[in-house]
Amino acid sequence: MTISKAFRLGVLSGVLGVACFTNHSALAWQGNAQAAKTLQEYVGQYRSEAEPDVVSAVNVRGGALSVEGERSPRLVLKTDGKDTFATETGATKLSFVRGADGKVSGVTVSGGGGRQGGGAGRSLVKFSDAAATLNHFREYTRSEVMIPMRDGVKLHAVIVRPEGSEKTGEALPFLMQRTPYGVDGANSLSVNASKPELAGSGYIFVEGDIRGRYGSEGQFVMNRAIVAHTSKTDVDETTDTRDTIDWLLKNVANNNGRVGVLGVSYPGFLAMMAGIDAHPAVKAISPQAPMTNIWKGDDFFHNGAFRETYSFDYVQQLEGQKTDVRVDTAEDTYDFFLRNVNFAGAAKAAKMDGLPTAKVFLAHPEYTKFWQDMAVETHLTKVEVPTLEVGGWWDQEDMWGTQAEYSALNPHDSKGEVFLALGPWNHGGWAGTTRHLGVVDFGAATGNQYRKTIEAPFFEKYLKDKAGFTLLDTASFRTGVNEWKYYAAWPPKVGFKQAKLYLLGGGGLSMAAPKTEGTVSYVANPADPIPYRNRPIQPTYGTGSKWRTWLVEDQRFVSGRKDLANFSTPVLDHDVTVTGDVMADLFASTTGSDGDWVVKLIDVYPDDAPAPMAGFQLMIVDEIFRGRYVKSFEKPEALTPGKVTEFKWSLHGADHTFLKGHKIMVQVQSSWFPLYDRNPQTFVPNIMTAPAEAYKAQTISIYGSEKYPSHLEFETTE
Ligand code: PG9
Repeated sequence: MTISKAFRLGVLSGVLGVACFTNHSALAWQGNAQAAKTLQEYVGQYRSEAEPDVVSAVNVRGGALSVEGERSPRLVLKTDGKDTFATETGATKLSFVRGADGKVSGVTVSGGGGRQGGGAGRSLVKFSDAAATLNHFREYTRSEVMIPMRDGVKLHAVIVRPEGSEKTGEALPFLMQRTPYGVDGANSLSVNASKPELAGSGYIFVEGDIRGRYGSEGQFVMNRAIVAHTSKTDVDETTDTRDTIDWLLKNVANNNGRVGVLGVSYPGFLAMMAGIDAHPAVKAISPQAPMTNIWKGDDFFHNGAFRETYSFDYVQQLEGQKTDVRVDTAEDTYDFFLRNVNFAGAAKAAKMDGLPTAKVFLAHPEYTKFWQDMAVETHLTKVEVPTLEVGGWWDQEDMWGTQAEYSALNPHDSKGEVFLALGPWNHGGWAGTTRHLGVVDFGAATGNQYRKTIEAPFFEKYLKDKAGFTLLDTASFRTGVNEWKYYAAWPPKVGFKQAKLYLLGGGGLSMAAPKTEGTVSYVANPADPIPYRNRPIQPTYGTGSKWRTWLVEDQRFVSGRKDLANFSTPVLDHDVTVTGDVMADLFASTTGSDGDWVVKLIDVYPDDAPAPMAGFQLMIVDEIFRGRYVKSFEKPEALTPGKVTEFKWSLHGADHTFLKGHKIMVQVQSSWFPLYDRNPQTFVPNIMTAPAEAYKAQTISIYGSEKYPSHLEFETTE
């Protein structure tokens, strides 16, 4: 996801979704013909039933009606008809609704925008008649700079700082984000809306274009690896970060000499770069969903299986030109990728096969030195600065990085300065209010809770010496019961024991190891691969795409297929908690010489659960493994047809309670298309160029016996 855009725009939500900023002096504007007394009947607090944590307050100030949210600016309203008011620009209209008693009971908002709560005709209910000040926006000023790097290349950055703070008041720390996604939208509104707590406290926000992107000079290199710094002109993201900080400290007035760096995804990777060979002024970093190892578990490959649609779209978005261009098409990408057989065919059809990273995909599908050099976790051999890692349970892009970086840093954390926050979020989802993901309701504004109680206090502590940061190590939002839990380490040990959930030959699941023979078989046909989400499948960020919530789609859309295996417990008569890193340990065979295994752990809701969750099948953890890499990621080998082989891989972290009355389900399948390219199921040297005739249907068997006890492993409560 283009997270820097979310940082600037995506959270300008409030319910109104108003994205235009009226500064406070505009409040003096009087366009309202109605007397203040009449206006009183509109005053109060409003919210939607779907997002009750996002409140809009309507007030009368200086004789004029105004509306504001915690993260949306205060806007003066003028009369636009009976019970209808419009903002100064006319872009947003509020039509108040009256109940049977004639009193104002709600409002319908049309126009505006914003990513959450935007769109036309949003209905809000009035839940309080009291006026409220929700808006604490502080005025910031914006300037642009070009910062020279050690090799003479100049990088573009936008500096947004509290008005007047360069001359008067306390010296302020920097809060920096570096990004490939462009920084032109950074301004007073964006910092106030995206980081209300931090903006209110006062920081010098710096947003920088990385080398070769948008306003910066030099050449862009995708996920630039850290190089040995043997000459003065050897550059990578660690040196660009250091050079940027050196310049900021010397050239930006009234700074307090401290720098915090944060970012989500690619900017999360860049935040981690600020903590490696760190500039002494870096006092805190927060890599959030950082891409860390793009071959093992983040964006481009997972355990060797190629993320075809994602890579195809993302590489064109970033490498086709200096600024982002989204791939979009009306065709179902399932059809497009099937028609083009393999990635080489698809890349050629789109004329993107000459782009640098596409060339690497085609030439290096295995875990070569190229990918190994990019792996960030191998550089995390000491804790240089206090680090807050943040990730979501349903991150559709960089699920691996957060926990991998935490695990690499944690053993070196002698001062207790490495922290982890895990919540019910998709990629970057903690920027919003986040009570919901798709149709799943977590019962509270988990994004707000995280930012107010963890993120803001973390930076306030390390950059301003303020009290209030109480996290000791890990904050984890346990889904199912929907409660925050606090642990001394991740995965937690105290109060937990190891558990195994066995896949049984008859399709059952049991905590007790099987004593009998048993297999479940299905035929997987590459001509009819299993879609990873409901079709039509739009390009990743294309028009109408459901990419951001595909991990929480109801799995019933595939569960009835014959080309997968379902295993289930009976209805649970007690709660079962699954915590920690969930491992799949599968004993399986194929009649082919290669194959993919996808394992999904699913919470099956009771049929009488309230809508929309009745019978819902919610994936809790899931992951793919490409069979050819069972012995080595560097040197793929053919599988022996018919031979039972043990495949063991992580399905990622979870902290979830399967409630009494639900069922636990495990699903095993052999394709997840077109997010993952098809495995031909016949060994070929390079799947990127596999010929059409190599794609063959094969019979897959999953074993659940005493000799071959396929199972999942995790921690459960004692
Ligand atoms: N997931 C995106 C990305 C990061 C790193 C490499 C490739 C893609 C992102 O959202 O920034």
